[in-house]
Amino acid sequence: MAAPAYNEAANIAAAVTEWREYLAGHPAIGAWEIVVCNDGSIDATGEILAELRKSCPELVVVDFAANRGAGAAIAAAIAHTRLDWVVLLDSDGQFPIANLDAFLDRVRAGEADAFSGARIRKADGIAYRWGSAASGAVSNLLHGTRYRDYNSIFKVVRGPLLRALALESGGMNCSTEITARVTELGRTWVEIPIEHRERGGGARGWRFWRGARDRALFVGYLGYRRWLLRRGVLRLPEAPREPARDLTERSR
Ligand SMILES: Nc1nc2c(ncn2[C@@H]2O[C@H](COP(=O)(O)OP(=O)(O)O)[C@@H](O)[C@H]2O)c(=O)[nH]1
Ligand SMILES: [Mg+2]
Repeated sequence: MAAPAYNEAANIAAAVTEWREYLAGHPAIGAWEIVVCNDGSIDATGEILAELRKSCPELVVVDFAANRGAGAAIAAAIAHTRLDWVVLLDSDGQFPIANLDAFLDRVRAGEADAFSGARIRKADGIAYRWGSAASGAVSNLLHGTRYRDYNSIFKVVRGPLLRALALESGGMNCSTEITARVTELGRTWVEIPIEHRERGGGARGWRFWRGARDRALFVGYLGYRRWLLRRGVLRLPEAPREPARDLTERSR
């Protein structure tokens, strides 16, 4: 499990507690770990995480000395995961961990290497929903896909595959980037409907117009990248091939 956290003092204790109770209590889940990257928070997020660690050795905290953005934070959290499957989500309480119920059987059945949670009813304002829908539509067009929710961070991905992605996005485009990079490698996401809630507390840390501009620039980059890949100016990295293994088994 990997999550970024920036100034989430209002939510982080409830989120980590919800996750650990779910993971520890679920009969179908064996070994688990929770990796949170504290992205240079200037509130009490770091202290709360340090306190939670005392009673939860499965919690791994990656600390950034200064804020580097959600993309850097999620990449660092992913790099510190060790298990065969990784669940991605935010630490603001918008993604109930019980969403995983619908994934587990399909993960265990080996249906795919990558599963993505589609937010059927997004608990965000209309402008955010519209921005996400527009960029999702363009991303789908670029990649010849028809995903319902291109920009969802709630994902369940094979660890070696996820850890092999060279992620570059700095700001809030990391979920779009992960969807696109796995697609580039020829893998298909299995989308599963999920519930999306209001933020527990605190506020979204990015401004709408700046976010919209960065999102448009990023999708433009995805299109350019796609074009360069087709022409062989860029080449794809090797996708890891690994034998199907159980959800509960450690990778080393
Ligand atoms: N806004 C923001 N969120 C960050 C940053 N670094 C990590 N995050 C985390 O990224 C996740 C998504 O952020 P949020 O502001 O809720 O954006 P949303 O995707 O629009 O809901 C949360 O778990 C944040 O704590 C950052 O620099 N800015
Ligand atoms: Mg959020």
